[in-house]
Amino acid sequence: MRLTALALSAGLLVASQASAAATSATAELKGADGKTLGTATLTEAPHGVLLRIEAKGLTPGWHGLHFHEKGDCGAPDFKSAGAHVHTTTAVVHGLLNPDGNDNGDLPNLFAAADGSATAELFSPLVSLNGAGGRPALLDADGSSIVVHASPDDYKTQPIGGAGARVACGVVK
Ligand SMILES: [Cu+2]
Repeated sequence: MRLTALALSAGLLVASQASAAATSATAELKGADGKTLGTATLTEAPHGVLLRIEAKGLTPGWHGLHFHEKGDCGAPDFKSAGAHVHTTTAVVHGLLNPDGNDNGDLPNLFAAADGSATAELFSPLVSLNGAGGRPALLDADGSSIVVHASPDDYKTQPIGGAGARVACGVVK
């Protein structure tokens, strides 16, 4: 009887520790005027993070999209979100750059003529909690998702010519 009780409590301990590390997160995307533009949902995957974006009120067309290194979306310019999430300096930006090492890189987001954008993206360059040695979006100073005014050309330093930050959401 005693052994069973011990085994049971050990099992509970393991279960509670496993649930402590988040396997999903969300970010509420807000525009420069503080209005909510949509939501990003992040799901930890075995080799990266899946990202679902549902947004409205964007300028139609392509927009650069990145993970930025601080969980701080101070409006109106969102500069408080810092640079891109990275592990190594100097950071070389660009998914099409042969020397790229920028963990914040993501494919562009397309907003339709009505300003809405719905997309699912996958990043093999980050994690929620540090799995695989990839930088943790939920680290001590957090991280954020930033939508830029223009598309990322995936090559130009430091942000692919993506221009101003037009929306930001803290990953929680
Ligand atoms: Cu950016």
